[in-house]
Amino acid sequence: MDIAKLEQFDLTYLNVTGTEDGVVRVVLSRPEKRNALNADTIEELIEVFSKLPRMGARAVVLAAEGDHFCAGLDLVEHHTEERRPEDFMHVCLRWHEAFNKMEYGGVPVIAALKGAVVGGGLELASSAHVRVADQSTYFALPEGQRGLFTGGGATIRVADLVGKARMIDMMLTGRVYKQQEAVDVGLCQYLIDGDTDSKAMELARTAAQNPPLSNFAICSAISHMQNMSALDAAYAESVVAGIVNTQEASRDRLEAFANKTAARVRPD
Ligand code: 1HE
Repeated sequence: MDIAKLEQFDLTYLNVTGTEDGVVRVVLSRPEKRNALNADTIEELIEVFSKLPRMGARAVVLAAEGDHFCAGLDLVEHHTEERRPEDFMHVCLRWHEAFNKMEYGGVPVIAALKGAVVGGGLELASSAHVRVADQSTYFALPEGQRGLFTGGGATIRVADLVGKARMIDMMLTGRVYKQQEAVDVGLCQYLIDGDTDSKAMELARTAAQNPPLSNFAICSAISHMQNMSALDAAYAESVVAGIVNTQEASRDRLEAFANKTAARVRPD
């Protein structure tokens, strides 16, 4: 990808940088407010995640400045705006636009988590394809305590990750999940001792080595198929596999396997 093109973004709350191997870093840059999501940050996420796939990004690391990944909805903005129901419905639609661009965009998004991943912050994290947590990371849905309800897709994505019963418990009681328990219930796939940013970069670089068409299918088709009936999903899977599994980029890889020069799949 052409890294210089990233300069076209005019951003206040995000910092976007690229690397030579096509991995783009999207960093939440409002640490003084614990990266709370105001309406402008959501617009910036829409802009960035709408364009990155077409700019040739091979993978994205979604990280954050400061000690906390994201404190969720900007509660102060929400309070001072005195929104009417229809105003907040439109706010939510913009959140969905942003998070759908991430989940269905076809480019792997790896979230490097730390500290609070709460409320809308968990909705953001659950739109990534892979979540890496460290020992400081904790997950919660404090909406119940705030007199609110989730509006950024948690009823779909968080329920998908942890199941309906756990999500309801999190919202009713403010239950916090962290460390191994967070992995066990499905909130994150990796728990590391060091810095989640470097682990997320390592995973992004690994994913970026796959052919883009394969990653496109992995990072959009699976989500779409989950929305379909089993019969329709099986049909769509065969169509996607027809295209992906006959792509030019897979020929060399299959040739290498056939002539025994390709790496074998080993447990370590
Ligand atoms: C904020 C926000 C925010 C911090 N909106 N400004 N989310 C929550 O219920 C979580 C709310 N936040 C917290 O519980 C804590 O801030 C943290 C545990 C994340 C961090 O604690 P701490 O002690 O490091 O920071 P702090 O002193 O609480 O906050 C520092 C500043 O960030 C302070 O601003 P300041 O101008 O007084 O310095 C806070 O006001 C600001 N800040 N979090 C606005 N969330 C689509 S619907 C989704 C619904 C939800 O997301 S509900 C969950 C909301």
